[in-house]
Amino acid sequence: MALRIGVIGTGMIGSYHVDRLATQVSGAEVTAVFDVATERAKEVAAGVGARAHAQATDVIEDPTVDALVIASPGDLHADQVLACIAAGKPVLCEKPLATTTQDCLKVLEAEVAGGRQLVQIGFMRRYDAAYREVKAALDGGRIGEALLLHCVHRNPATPPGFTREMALTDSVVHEVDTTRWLLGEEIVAVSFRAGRTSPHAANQDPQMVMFETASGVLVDVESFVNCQYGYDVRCELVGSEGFASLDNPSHVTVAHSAARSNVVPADWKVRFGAAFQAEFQSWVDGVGSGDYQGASAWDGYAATAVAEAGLAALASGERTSVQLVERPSFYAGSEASR
Ligand code: ISE
Repeated sequence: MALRIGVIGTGMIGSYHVDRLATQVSGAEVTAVFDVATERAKEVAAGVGARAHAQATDVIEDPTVDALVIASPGDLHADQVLACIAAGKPVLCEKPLATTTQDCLKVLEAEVAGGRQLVQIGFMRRYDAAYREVKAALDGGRIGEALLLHCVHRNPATPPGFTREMALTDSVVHEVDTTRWLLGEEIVAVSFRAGRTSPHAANQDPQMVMFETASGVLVDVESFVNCQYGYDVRCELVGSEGFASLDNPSHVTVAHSAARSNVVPADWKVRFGAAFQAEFQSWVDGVGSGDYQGASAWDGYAATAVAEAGLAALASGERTSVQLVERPSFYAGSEASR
């Protein structure tokens, strides 16, 4: 029988997930949705033969819903994830798990008390073929010991109201997770620098963020979210015996008029569409047996803790330590522990 999924939030990313779950993920169907924009929710529901509910909690409690996807605004995630745990239903929650570490900890507590993993966080880069190759190069010992990680995170433009703090909590948070996952260790401190700003940016942009990991790997992240020309995400992991460098995957180079060119993805859907597909298929396949391959609630908590330290570093201009509680043994299998 197909896994019956309820989706909370049918905005840009939520409706993208509904479409994928209904048409591209095998063994899944969408049976219920909710969004505060009720007309939009009804439209999305009608497109896949699902029911549009009046409240998020109605979706969670719906007996025709076995598992949930949460794609609502970040500040609603904690309560909605807690309601899923209380209902004993698996949930794939888009990042962030919660906007404060305090709320993340409530989720960890509830999940641990329930005794089984129900929560996965939507850090889709872990499913990207190129990022996996970088990790395999390190884990397979081919590049020696990790020393430095250089990251570039460029988006063409930001939506209205996007602040410089959001570049950290919404965009660089992906580098937080990829750093922890690639290196298998926690980030212990964050620093922030901003210099000259782009004439196309409403707020300070670009910004440079630096992480230090527990073993002393230095990570620099260029966050440039109004770069104009495309969606350009790259990284280079420098090891003691080599490096693994991830450029935009591009399959065709065109040579013409004494020049060679290839394509830069236009947006995150183009760049990470295959990663979302792998993420959702793996989640749907694993939910029944509790075999979760993706980021756990602990990873969601750690990402929010680094983002919090980053916001403090941005405000003070000082190197700021990341404060983490001791990791419950329940989360010992979490990727960052490897
Ligand atoms: C957005 O929320 C995402 O998750 C994208 O992956 C990221 O590249 C973008 O900067 C964020 O705003």
